[in-house]
Amino acid sequence: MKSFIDLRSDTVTKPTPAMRKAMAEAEVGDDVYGEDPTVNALQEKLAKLLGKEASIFAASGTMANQLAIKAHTQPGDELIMEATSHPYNFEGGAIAAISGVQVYCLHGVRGILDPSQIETAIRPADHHYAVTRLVCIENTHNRGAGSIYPLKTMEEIYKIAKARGLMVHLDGARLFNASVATGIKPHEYARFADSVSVCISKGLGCPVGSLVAGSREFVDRIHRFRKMIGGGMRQVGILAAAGIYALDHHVDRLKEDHDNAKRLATGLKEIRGITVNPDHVETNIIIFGVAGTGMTSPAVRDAMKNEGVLMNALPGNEIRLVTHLDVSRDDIDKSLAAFRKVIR
Ligand code: TLP
Repeated sequence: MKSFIDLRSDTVTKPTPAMRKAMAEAEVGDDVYGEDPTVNALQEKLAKLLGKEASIFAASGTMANQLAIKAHTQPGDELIMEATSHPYNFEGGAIAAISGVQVYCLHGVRGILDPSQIETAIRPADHHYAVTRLVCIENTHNRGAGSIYPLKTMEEIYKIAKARGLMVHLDGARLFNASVATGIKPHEYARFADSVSVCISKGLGCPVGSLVAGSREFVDRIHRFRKMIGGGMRQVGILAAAGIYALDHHVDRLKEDHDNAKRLATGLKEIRGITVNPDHVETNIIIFGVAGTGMTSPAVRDAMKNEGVLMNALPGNEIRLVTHLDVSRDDIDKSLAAFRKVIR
């Protein structure tokens, strides 16, 4: 099989030999009975890292977010979130289908909301309106090109939410990227959210898995919903072992991915017709425009595939590139050479 440099997503990483060894050697049990020691160890480890009482394993980031939204709301409630956020745009309409909740969308700057926007979006207590129940934020923000929520902004949003009796859910699929980039510990971010979802199958390099953390009572409620949607799994310690390995070995190295993304963006900026601001590349995602090249984004994607580099074309003649564990600095330079060849 032809080997590609795969910049479509950090979800494409394959488990390393050492991770596979940890998986193969994992002690397992039936997690539906709560008897898988490796799952229990991962759940405790993540809860501790996030300063929460408990956490629970889920099959995917989508499942983790949707379980959290379900556990925080009642049908007919309203939740406030940024218009380009993942749970609203890329989870198959699950907020409506699973929770029966409507979304009040706000437009942020690269995905980041200003706290004053939240304040004005909260509905008054009047029977004409839905009940505003939940605020969801995303750190780092995927469609915001891996942008980082400033801690102070998160704190202000949390204070507003608490003053108005709302819950806050943080989609922290890439929270460890934010943490490595800023030096702010995951638990410091998590302080300003009632629940946090984290993916181990993105930059951390696991084949499968996410977790949701929060209070013990919240996690107990999620347990029931997870069962309802068929997410109760059995000897899942094989997957949890990868998570423990990743938390021990793959967090600090995220800096390499961030450095590679910056290098890639800086190189792209030199190519005529590409619109990108390397200063906006805060973590491992780059989103750039190709309108000025005279090519469409699908045309660039297809031509780059012929050169052995994979990427996702976005609407509006934009392209997304994501750096990760399986992309080296040399791959970045090869990709830049291919871009220079394709875009003349
Ligand atoms: N994002 C995927 C795609 O779905 C777009 C990607 O390639 O980036 N929250 C955030 C912020 C995410 O970026 C993703 C996945 C999820 C949740 C959902 O995770 P999965 O794919 O495990 O359901």
